[in-house]
Amino acid sequence: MKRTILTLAALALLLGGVGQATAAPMIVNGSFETGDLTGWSGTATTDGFGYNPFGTAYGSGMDGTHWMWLSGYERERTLEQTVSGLTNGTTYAVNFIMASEFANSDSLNVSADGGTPVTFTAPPYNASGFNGGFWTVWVSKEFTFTANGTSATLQFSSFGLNSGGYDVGLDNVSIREAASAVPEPATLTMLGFGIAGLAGYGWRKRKQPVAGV
Ligand SMILES: [Ca+2]
Repeated sequence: MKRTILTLAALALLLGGVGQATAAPMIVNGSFETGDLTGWSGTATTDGFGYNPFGTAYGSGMDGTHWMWLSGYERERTLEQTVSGLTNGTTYAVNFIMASEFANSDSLNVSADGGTPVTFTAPPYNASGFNGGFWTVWVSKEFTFTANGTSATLQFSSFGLNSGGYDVGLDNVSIREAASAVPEPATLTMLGFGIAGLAGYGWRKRKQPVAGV
């Protein structure tokens, strides 16, 4: 019985370790599918220059039916979300897709905790695309940062300075560790063998004659 308890304790430790390693930070409402700014803050609002649930009335290729529309020349808008569950010193990748409204759209600055922003620009619209070609060319982007603590505030900002005056779309924002800390398949396989071995050991122990114990 004592050995069984020890075996169970070892299993609990193993499984607990796996649980910790796979706990991942996440972006709330990263695809804006709530149709509003749930999970986000900043100066972006639901007016015509911050967030507009165009859905698929314009463009195609976005994730789902809602996406963020940050203004171009009209005014600067920011969109922020604080992500928790980070590991200090670990590098994370923030993935998103973006699109241009028209020929000369605004760009997006992306930063973490007020650090130096990285500027992202989407390619121009596709004139022959859906409904006049607005918002039809969605491209994947990646912003990386190293956590300085267990949480970080991510900010997406349009400049409001583009003389062309057209807007930028944002959708499908997610976060993951840039350098994978998720157990690799080989590690999981080895862990599986370990658990199977422990289970088999317990089974063999039970099958042994009780005489002499
Ligand atoms: Ca979406």
